[in-house]
Amino acid sequence: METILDSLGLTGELSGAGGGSWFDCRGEVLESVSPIDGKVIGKIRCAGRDDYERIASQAVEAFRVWRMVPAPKRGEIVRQIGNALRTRRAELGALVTLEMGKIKAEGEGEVQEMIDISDLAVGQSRMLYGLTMHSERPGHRMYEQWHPLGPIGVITTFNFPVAVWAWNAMLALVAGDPVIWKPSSKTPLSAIAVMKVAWQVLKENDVPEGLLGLVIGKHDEVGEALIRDRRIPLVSATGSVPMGRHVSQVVAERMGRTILELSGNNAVIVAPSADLDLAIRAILFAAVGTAGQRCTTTRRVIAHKALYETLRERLIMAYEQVRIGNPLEDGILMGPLIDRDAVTSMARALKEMESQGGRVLYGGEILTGGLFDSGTYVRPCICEVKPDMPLLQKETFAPILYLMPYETLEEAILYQNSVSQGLSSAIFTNDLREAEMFLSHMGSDCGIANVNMGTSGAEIGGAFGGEKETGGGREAGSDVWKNYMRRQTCTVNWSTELPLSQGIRFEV
Ligand code: UN1
Repeated sequence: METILDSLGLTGELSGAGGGSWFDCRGEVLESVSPIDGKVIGKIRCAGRDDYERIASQAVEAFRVWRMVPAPKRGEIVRQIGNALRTRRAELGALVTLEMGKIKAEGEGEVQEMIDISDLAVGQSRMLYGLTMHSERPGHRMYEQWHPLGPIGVITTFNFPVAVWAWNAMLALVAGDPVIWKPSSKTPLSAIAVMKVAWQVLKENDVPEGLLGLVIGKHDEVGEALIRDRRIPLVSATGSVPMGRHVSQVVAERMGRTILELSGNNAVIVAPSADLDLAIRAILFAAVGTAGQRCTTTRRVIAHKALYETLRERLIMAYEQVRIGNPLEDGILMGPLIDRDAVTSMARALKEMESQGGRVLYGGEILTGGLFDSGTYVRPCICEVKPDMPLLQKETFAPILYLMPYETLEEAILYQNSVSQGLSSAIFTNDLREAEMFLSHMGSDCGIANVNMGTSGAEIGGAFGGEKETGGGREAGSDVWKNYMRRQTCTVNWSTELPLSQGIRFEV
């Protein structure tokens, strides 16, 4: 543990704010606690409103310079950031594991996700394409172009302490925008470590301070200052629905833009022709991976009645094989939940589930003894439920999987779409008609719809996000870069006449 912290320079009291070098913050001391054993692994002096103010003005200044750097040159700097992350992949991954509790492979996978989005952004920096249109007026040229937008605010949560920042930041950088990052107070060290790596690259390239800013602090102090700040034209926020609702209202009030990635409540449909071996492996990873704390975690399995019982038994057998323990150790598949509060919410959800007529088929216990005495380890849980139970509307950020049978595909799709969230979805079927119906406009209503694979583990190349209460935002690949730029439609008259559009004549 000490080696990880030492190698990343995370010892002593750390500053919670800066824009290229660290500020002398005066806020409260925040302790970073490892969910692995409940020990304090770092102390951070939080940022206050003054620090936010300083970062925001730095970002505004940095924007003036950065927007004039040609986009491919901005991409070159992002390439260097990606490479710097490559060389620190193992340490950063281990830090994510230490601070958040996901297993080592997933911690490193998260750093890989940062590297992947950097690579995508480098290429994108030469492809910030606009369209040309044929003007209806003779001797006129019409086209659109994309300009940098301004400083972007990025609010992230504990479950992906670094990758989600990178999805936003790497695209924002090539788009010409500075980024102010408010990470989760549960995972401040991971944010500090990533900033150090990125700042080093910026320093080597003589980029002004403030291009990548960090503010760690209380929501009502720095979070509110960020979302209310009219100098920040776009706020990208990941977290709960109430948080997202608040952010969107505040930002909309000042006519700013948001990208929201809020809660998920993802289902897998297992159809009669499904390859059960595939389905079970996929469900296991998507439901138990990251200890059930991904937005894309599978929370519900809707299985056809013909194979329901077999699937249920085989899933229980698979769950029995899951090795739970210290996520830094090889061979462990599930580490702790983020904190004891998360364990309490899980226990509460299970009670509620039972009171609404469901039952636990496997797991759900809070584990004790040795390392488990930290109170953060649970056995992943499989429950049998009825499709109309109110509890199924809720996303509990824990490894609870709800199973239910169905008879017709229409009914399964209805169950799957009947929740207020719309992030990710999947079907296991070898029947082309079923797969296509699931992907059609009468099928899944989610932002992500997969066939013969699980709901989690999206690649950065696609646009990531979901519908309904998930917030409608999209991050990462496809044409998401457009969110970080402003579109300008330009018409140039190269003729000696002044024809008006729509054939209007206006002459004296
Ligand atoms: C999240 O949980 O907020 O699809 C993001 C996945 C990851 C990202 C999840 N690539 O599981």
